[in-house]
Amino acid sequence: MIKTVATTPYTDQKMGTAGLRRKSKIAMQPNYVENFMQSIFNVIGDLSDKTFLLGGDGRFYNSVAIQKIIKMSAANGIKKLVIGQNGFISTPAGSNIILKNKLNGGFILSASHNPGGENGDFGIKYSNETGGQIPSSVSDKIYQETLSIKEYKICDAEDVDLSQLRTFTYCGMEIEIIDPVKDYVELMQKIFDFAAIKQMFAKGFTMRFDAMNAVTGPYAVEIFEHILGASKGSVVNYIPKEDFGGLHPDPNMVYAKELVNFMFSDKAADFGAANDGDGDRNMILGKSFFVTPNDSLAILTDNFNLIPYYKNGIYGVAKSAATSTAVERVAKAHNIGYYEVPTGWKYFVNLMDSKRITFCGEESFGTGSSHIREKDGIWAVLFWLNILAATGKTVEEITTEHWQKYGRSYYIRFDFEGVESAVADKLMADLENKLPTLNGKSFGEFMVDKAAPFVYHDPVDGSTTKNGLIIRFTDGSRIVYRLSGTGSSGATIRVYLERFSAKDVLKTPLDMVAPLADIALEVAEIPERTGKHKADVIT
Ligand code: G16
Repeated sequence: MIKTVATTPYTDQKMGTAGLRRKSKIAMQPNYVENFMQSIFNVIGDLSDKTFLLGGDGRFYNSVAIQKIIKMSAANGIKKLVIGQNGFISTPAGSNIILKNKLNGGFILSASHNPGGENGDFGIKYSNETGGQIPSSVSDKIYQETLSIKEYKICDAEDVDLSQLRTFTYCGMEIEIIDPVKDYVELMQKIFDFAAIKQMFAKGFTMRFDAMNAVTGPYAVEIFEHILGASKGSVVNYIPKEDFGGLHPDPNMVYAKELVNFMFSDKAADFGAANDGDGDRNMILGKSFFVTPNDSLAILTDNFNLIPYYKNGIYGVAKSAATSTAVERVAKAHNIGYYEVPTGWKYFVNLMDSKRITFCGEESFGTGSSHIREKDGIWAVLFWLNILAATGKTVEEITTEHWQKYGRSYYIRFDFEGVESAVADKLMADLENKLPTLNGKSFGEFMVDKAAPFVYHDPVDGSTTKNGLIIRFTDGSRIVYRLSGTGSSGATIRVYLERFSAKDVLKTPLDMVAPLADIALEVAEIPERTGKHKADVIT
């Protein structure tokens, strides 16, 4: 039943920040998924003793791709696949399954927060035995393999029915179909004080969780409504849909509009939250109040001792370079390790495995801990609920008190989308060359302290990664530039603006960073080079 099929390479199968992401129509080309998967299998080598997890966020084309991957796994001699029922599993739940069952890795079919559907995006995230996504050294090898692939192996058999929980043999390979929700719920119950949160709901506390028609719906209904007793209807958009119901499943102030409008209305719940397509990103809201992911990471870290799982102490904390420095001040206050890494959750994995850090987070709505090796949307929501239950305070009170104690990093990200790749690459290269000339230069009240590329030396594997350009000012303000690595076409230039204030903590962020925005556009010549005088998305 095993066929070897001749194929020719595609030249665009290089993974980005988190796996391979392409327009669905690109991924649907003949042998596109097959080439990519066979290249991964070839790089791994002997598969006969390997067990992998397989699942996804339910987006368009997943149901086709998952059957291809099952048939190819069998043909390539993989020992066993553990598959989420109906092909579903969230990215964090998948990481938990890999770690808990000591699997050799896994494949999550998701383009994360990118829109789905025939005109949306498709993607594949590949994790190894750490439960986190593979390092760049491995993805580089896979890319090289995709450039010379000549054939792939596939089992010529019927599609597999993924609807029933069962274990069986298919084409000589063992398959176990698992409940994607159960183990994840058990893990969350081990970490948080469910009794205290339940009591808070019983006293009338209200929440709205927007699953954005994506994978976390079933997890959220089970945890928030069934177990913790949030009133029925607290979880909205909870049925995963192939096109996410037309929503852009990116939990931020722009794309989670329905939730934001509700939370800023007079009907607002006490607490609001949203997750993205594959359940690793989160957004946190109070009544008419938004908590930036930067502040959220700092606040969670500062309150670790309210959470049963962490109350005996934590290792350090890490953030991506583009993320604000809010958490650095918390790390100093608690005298714990502090690390800055390139953008991409995979860079946290070595730090977690070597017990250097417990918590980590990114400005791109990702927060997590070493309970798994991916960022975790529902974990962040539960962490906030646990803090609210333990303190009896509101989201706004917790956050403003935090600013009063530590000062505030006002933070805004500008995205310039749909820029021609060549234009964006040249802009970044020219800006990098210009950086040394900026040192010591003044722009109004801001004087450049240091302008340099961000270079990371991994303390565990010794690898070096360069990602992003940073202009640091003498007052602690920063401008960070980088190109997005999660898009499926063209380039997105991200400009991250941060301004610190020790005392003045209740100003409007956009007003506070406005002078930095002017400097950022001028220095990089963004209007002249892209024709864009303002950002397409401001978050
Ligand atoms: C992925 C990575 C994140 C990273 C984000 C940045 O998120 O897992 O660690 O912060 O990309 O994206 P970009 O390169 O576009 O700035 P996700 O949620 O898309 O998997």
